[in-house]
Amino acid sequence: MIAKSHPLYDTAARIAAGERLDERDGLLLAESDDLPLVGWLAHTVRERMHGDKVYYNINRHINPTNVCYVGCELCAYADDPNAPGTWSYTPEECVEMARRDFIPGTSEFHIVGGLHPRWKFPVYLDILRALKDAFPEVHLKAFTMVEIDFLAKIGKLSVPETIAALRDAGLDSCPGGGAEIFDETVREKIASKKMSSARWLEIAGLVHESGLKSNCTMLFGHIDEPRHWVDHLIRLREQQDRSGGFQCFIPLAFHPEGTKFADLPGPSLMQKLKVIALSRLMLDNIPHVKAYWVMLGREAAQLALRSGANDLDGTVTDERVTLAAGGSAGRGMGRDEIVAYIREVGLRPVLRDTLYNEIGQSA
Ligand code: V47
Repeated sequence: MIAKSHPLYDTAARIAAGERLDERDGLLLAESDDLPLVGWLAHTVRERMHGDKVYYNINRHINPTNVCYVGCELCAYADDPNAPGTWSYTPEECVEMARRDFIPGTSEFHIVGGLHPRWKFPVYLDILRALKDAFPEVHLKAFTMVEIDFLAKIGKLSVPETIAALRDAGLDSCPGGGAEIFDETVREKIASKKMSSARWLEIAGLVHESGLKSNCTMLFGHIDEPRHWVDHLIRLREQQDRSGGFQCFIPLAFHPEGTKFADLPGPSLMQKLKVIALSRLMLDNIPHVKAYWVMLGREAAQLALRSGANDLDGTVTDERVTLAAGGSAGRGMGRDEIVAYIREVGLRPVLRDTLYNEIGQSA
């Protein structure tokens, strides 16, 4: 029972009735200091949608290059192809890497990288083709909306033509990166040269129109405030009302090391769990919320599973975006480890593929 005098009393009643929350509800939740209540409310919604299931997959990240001419303030990737520590793999090297530590049962390659100043469009097509030829059974979740926009420009094609060419080469769906935070004043400071928020959403709409699914993200825990989270989630919810292809929302916890914001501490545990819960409560039309353990950290991600999240991402072999910014998850998690980790919080591990088809219960 929630006391009538509690600031979240009316919002909690709307959640219990399954009603859509508005901006005011979002702000009350985002600014509430009653995290246990906010987390529990989100957990009731995730139980209504997914029972006690926690989805995970066996996946590998492939970052063909960490050279990126954009130079976003939030990112620790390099903008100079000759800088120490940069890499730019050929399609054959991508295949070789994927083969080297291939885990049986791998169902997804998550492929993202920088916007390389010298690579031409066919390089990206060749990477997809080479991986698809070598691993026909593995789903290729590749290229964010930012990359698709860039590929259309360098390929001198429209966005729908670009998506069609990528699909022909083996693209199966798109990851959700590059959304950062939609509020224009904050975006200007953390990703001043990146595509606009409106363009990110527009390209997501075109991806969905083409019949492909995609994910969506929000980068939090830098110079953002709770009101920016609410604004971001509502813009995603509106896009989903229009185009319907987002499968999963992934809140990305900011890692400051090596970025222009290296002096910031990164998000607190309270912020991490609040954002997970808030997203489950606001995004009534996006089926899954992912506790991306690589960025949240293992402890926070485990708690997030009881605060609204129903997905963990996966084994995540060879993650490099967070690694570059001070994260320690590059070595991934084993399947048995994931299963035990989910069971420890009293939930049920369910192995899935990228499109959320269930493959099995546990290891
Ligand atoms: O696009 C960049 C973000 C994203 C930092 O779709 C940073 O299933 C934290 O989008 N600290 C890449 N974040 C990761 C991503 C993702 C991850 C897992 C699953 C899925 C999915 C998508 O990471 C980038 C950017 O938004 N990022 N730098 C940083 N310093």
